[in-house]
Amino acid sequence: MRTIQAKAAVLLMAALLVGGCGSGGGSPGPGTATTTGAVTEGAPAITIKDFEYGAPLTVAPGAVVMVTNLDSAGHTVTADHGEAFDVDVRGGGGTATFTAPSAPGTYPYHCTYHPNMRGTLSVK
Ligand SMILES: [Cu+2]
Repeated sequence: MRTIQAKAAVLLMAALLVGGCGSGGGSPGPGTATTTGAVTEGAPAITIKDFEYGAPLTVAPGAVVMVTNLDSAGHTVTADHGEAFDVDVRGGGGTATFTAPSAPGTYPYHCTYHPNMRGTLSVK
């Protein structure tokens, strides 16, 4: 008997909660969701370690990308084609930033000191 009453109480509570939420209503605020997303991915970053750029990075057009160099050697993040971006990052934990291209696309890049270092930046 007691369990049945408890279950009934839970169901009643659930019904009240659902009803309460429903009256809150209508628009779940798409603007809020968009803003939250932008903040979450607002700090794209490349971390260079052991002469590698790490996984390919996808950023929004014109995003500011933070580069951290954990190697003792200096590195650059230099676009293969044109002058889309080119930044020098000193070793020993040095940091630098660059602005991603505004045109969507895939931008392979390299290190001018170590041409075998290669990475890819995707803009979309
Ligand atoms: Cu390098």
